Amino acid sequence: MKASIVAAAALLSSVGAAPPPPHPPPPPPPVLSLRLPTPSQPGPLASGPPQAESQLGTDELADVGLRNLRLFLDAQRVNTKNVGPPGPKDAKKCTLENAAVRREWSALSEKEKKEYIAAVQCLAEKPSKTPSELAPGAKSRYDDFVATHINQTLSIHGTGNFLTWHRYFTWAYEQALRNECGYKGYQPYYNWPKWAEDPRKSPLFDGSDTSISGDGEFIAGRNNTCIPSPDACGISLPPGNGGGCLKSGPFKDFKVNLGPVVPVSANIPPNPQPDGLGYNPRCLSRDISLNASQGWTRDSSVVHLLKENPVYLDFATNMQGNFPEGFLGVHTGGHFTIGADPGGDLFASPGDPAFYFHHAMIDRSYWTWQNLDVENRMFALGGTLTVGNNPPSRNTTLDDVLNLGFVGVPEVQIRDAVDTLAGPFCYVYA
Ligand SMILES: *[C@@H]1O[C@H](CO)[C@@H](O)[C@H](O)[C@H]1NC(C)=O
Ligand SMILES: *[C@@H]1O[C@H](CO)[C@@H](O)[C@H](O)[C@H]1NC(C)=O
Ligand SMILES: *[C@@H]1O[C@H](CO)[C@@H](O)[C@H](O)[C@H]1NC(C)=O
Ligand SMILES: *[C@@H]1O[C@H](CO)[C@@H](O)[C@H](O)[C@H]1NC(C)=O
Ligand SMILES: [Cu+2]
Repeated sequence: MKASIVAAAALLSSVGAAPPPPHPPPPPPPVLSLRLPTPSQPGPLASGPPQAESQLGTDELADVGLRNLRLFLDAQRVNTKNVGPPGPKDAKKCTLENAAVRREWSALSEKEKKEYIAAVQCLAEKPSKTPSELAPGAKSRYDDFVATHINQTLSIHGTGNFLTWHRYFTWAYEQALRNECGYKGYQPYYNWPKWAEDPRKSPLFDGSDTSISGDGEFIAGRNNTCIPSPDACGISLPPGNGGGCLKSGPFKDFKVNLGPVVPVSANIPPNPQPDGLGYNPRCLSRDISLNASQGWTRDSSVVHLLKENPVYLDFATNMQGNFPEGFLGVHTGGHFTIGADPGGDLFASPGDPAFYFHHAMIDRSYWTWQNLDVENRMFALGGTLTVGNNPPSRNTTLDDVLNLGFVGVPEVQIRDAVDTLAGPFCYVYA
């Protein structure tokens, strides 16, 4: 485990980073044209009425992608028309018409928000399925997800399975909320660019009883966080507005049981086990960072990611960041928008329910990127089995499996997790 922690430290900083030497800020993202990209198959819808001025480029690309996907599926349907009459199997087939729609938190009604929150709290009350000798800190069904993520952290980040693994993980969580806690909706996402100027003003983090709680208590006198590490301060994030236990809202008394493994806040009690799987009950803390949200998750950053990375490996790598070059990326930027404990801990971050909103947005970005060129990107893959290919390992393949441990869903191959309308899935994003 020592080696793992060293490897993790290379990904993220640890506590007590000294104030960094001045570092030049990253170049501003290039100014992007607001014109629609050319869809891979231009159709009548592609030249619709002009969009409202205020629409985010990120959402416009998601819409273009969905239209592309529709055209692609229509073309497929035409091509397979003479195969035979529709059989009983086709009745259950997932289509755009019967697919679940994952929505932004702000689009849910007050009642729907409260039902979601209640389901998460229910999951945290249900007994865990993880054997206690494997993870004594996994006390609840909610913790089964955290324990699985901690256990596999070094083979699911900076690797070829990053996007599909987290897609499957987020889906399994949504299914647990539905099947084990009676939730009727789907996993909402948090649209980073919509709230990048101040996430505390978003309905997700405003601290009200229809939010998932907001910021933590403000703790003064904290150091900057260096990423990837204090010795290699590629990115220096100043402390945010919180840092301590949540101040209000439904998750104020939520317990974090697992981790930390690589904490970014000082004064977090260490886990009794070096692997972070021991029992370490403590409050949920956050440190909402405008520096992270404004610097890395604005509309221009997301649009740039989606439009300028046609190669899978570039897309996945730029999404996750290039720390030595001072590029945090939307994935890490989004994690540090939430920050603190466990939000800023690469291993234990699913211990904050905000994780699933962030990762639904990661997944929506992947889905959008795929839909912008369905034919070439649906099965696209890149990356290897090891974090940043260090140490060198073979390329990830579509035959490799995604295993979610005691989360308790079947293993699937990556090839069955690339299409949100196939394999175990049947959903799209609004
Ligand atoms: C900040 O960094 C300094 C220098 O490394 C260290 O002595 C101090 O303990 C740190 N403070 C906190 C709150 O982590
Ligand atoms: C961690 O992973 C190992 C190997 O993949 C597995 O045998 C073990 O059951 C996992 N532990 C937990 C707590 O999921
Ligand atoms: C974030 O903080 C760094 C210093 O740590 C600064 O250089 C950068 O300009 C800040 N970015 C934003 C968007 O505030
Ligand atoms: C691994 O993938 C890279 C591109 O991502 C490719 O250039 C290389 O040839 C692949 N290696 C093998 C052994 O297939
Ligand atoms: Cu992760």
